[in-house]
Amino acid sequence: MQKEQQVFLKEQLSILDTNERLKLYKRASTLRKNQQSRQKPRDDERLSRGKSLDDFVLQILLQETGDVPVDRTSGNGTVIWLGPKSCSVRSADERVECSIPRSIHVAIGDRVSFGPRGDEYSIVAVMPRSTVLSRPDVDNGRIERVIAANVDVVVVVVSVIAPPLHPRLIDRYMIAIQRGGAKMLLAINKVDLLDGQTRPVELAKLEPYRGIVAMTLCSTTDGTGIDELRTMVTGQTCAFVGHSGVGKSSLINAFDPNLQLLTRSVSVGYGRGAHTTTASTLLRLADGTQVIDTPGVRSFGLWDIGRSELAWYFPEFEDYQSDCKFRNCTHSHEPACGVKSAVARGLISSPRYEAYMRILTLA
Ligand SMILES: Nc1nc2c(ncn2[C@@H]2O[C@H](COP(=O)(O)OP(=O)(O)OP(=O)(O)O)[C@@H](O)[C@H]2O)c(=O)[nH]1
Ligand SMILES: [Mg+2]
Ligand SMILES: [Zn+2]
Repeated sequence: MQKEQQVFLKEQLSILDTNERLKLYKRASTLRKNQQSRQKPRDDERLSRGKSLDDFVLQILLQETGDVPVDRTSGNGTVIWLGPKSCSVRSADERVECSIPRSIHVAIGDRVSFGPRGDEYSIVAVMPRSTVLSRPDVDNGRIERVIAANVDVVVVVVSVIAPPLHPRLIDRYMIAIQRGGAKMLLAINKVDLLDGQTRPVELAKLEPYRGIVAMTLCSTTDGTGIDELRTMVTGQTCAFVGHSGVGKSSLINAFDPNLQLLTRSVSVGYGRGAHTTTASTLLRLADGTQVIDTPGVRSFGLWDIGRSELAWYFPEFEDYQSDCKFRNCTHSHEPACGVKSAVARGLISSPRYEAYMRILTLA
């Protein structure tokens, strides 16, 4: 008898009273006699050797509980699907559904350990994260919410025309991504919707980001830039983020014809997305590239950012900060500010400086 079977037998016997236990052994004895009488004499000798009465008790118990004792062990893995109270963990190529205790904050991409709890699995611990993309909790701004963990690249997806391009969201993502340690890639999707008139207007909005952020123009409709984007993320773990309806799921689908993430058209009147993706998912493509699809955001707040720290996340300020008279200059009200004079000379883009000032007053 195997060890787990012995444990199971012992457990089952412990819940029976003496009388029930005696009856069970009597039935086991009868079962043994019946089985032996059906066997040929030579078989009889071989089969009954090493088969004790306990083996027959076990046989009855297994038949009656209708269940083979399962060896439920603990394990480690990566969170590949995240719902409100539970998640799926990929562990040695198996998918394990786990509940999430209220005391633990789990993010997509997290490396976790899990263990049995009752007749299900539960997350036990989250390993330290190599990178994070965080924002304040929507209901309680003092709580940090990790949107994705352990990603190499965050692909910020924006679209032109429908939904229209909102550069201010790019500024905020840029800060949060640099802070969390991942690289950023800006994907400007739906460029097929641009015509001779709208093209220069929309592309001018992206001018301040040239040379600061890696960016690519793309379209899932006509295939523009898809190969380029695919090459930029190959072999890495990346998360697609942005407003609803900009085409995050469509871009991921364009990477691999086997993927069938749900997509839905934006409303005609407002050009707003329909919040089609409702839970984050991590997919592994054939070449090992890992892609996270996330639900569209309405807004993106900044998590716990200090006033003096903010300028670090505007890389184009760096060359001019040494011209500031005061070492702790916040580039707002101070005289003799190198950053402000660079803005005045057109060396730093005004919309970017205005974005900095807006965020600084909130910090
Ligand atoms: N014209 C055009 N439409 C596109 C393009 N890419 C996606 N779409 C359409 O835009 C709509 C929204 O696309 P989704 O992929 O569902 O957008 P999403 O960003 O995943 O949205 P959420 O899941 O709600 O956050 C769908 O109707 C797509 O077919 C594109 O390059 N050009
Ligand atoms: Mg989606
Ligand atoms: Zn300054």
